[in-house]
Amino acid sequence: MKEINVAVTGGAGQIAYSLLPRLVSGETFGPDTKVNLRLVEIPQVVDKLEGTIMELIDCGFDQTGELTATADIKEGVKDADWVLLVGSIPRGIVIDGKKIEERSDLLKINGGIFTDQGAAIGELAKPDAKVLVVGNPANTNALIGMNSANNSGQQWFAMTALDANRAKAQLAEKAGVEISSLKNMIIWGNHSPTMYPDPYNASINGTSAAEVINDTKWLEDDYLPLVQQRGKAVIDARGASSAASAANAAIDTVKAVINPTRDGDCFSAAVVSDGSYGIPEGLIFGYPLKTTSSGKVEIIQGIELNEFAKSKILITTEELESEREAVASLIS
Ligand code: NAX
Repeated sequence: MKEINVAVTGGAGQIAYSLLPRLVSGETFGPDTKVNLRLVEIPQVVDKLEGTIMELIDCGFDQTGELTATADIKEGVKDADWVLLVGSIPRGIVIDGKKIEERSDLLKINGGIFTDQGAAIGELAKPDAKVLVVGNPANTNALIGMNSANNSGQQWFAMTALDANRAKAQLAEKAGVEISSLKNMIIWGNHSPTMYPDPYNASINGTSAAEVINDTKWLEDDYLPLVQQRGKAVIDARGASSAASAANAAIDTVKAVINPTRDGDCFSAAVVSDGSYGIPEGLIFGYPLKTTSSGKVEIIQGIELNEFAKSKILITTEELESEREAVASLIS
């Protein structure tokens, strides 16, 4: 059996609890790949990971390799093929007597963490490692981490697949079709309420979803906020944030990166902008992506954007630029 090393930060958190069994079950990396899992946590909770490891052992999957827990990011990411950066400091936490509510404060606090984690990944993970940032603010955390890693052979992603799955589900429900008939669901921009889930380029059985639904008012006034605010709606209903669906989206992203994309489809994740679609270079931006048969992940070009799309993409771009500005001191 082939063996790979996968590191996951935030290993004792809610998302990790749904994510970890699926990483070592054969589902994500295939039945012929043994997965050595390194769980990384902050020192205060690292002991709890022993319980998680006991449960993973008790799942009894053939594909489960060595399971380790550490509070040392360097140990966690050494020789990693994949790094899933799930851990981050949540909004509302009290640090030095101050409640962290402002996005700019959150950006700076997490920025410090991602500087160290990025440096460790750049130095110690495999030269072609893939890194998926889930912890919020995901795009800008990825920007900081990637710059700090400074390793051009590695590839960084920020997760927008949960937004894409939510966006598909709402379109399928409105159109009264199976979710499997939806393709080309693109989330443009930031994983935040400014994201643009694109109903015009999404397709239902090959026809534009916007055309099939034929209700511009719903699409532009109701659909966007439904998708953009879905995370908050789940928190309000469940009393806790989306964990199972977030874990599922992380698995979807890993599978999308390691398997060729079917013709006529794409997957959504944020990657570093090369200027495609007029987005400033260097931002970590949600794009339509495809994995080629040789395993390269590329931004799909030539997608048409109407005036509505352009206006929404401008808003999310400006937000990402202001986030970059807020953490300028952390980016070399
Ligand atoms: P939890 O608070 O349950 O778990 C986070 C874990 O990360 C904690 O156990 C904490 O100790 C750990 N952690 C914090 N700093 C760390 C560090 N420096 N190194 C290692 N571990 C560290 O949150 P959970 O519900 O699991 O969510 C995790 C992150 O995902 C949050 O930032 C959340 O906002 C984000 N989300 C991102 C989504 C996306 O689509 N990109 C959707 C779901 C989720 O909201």
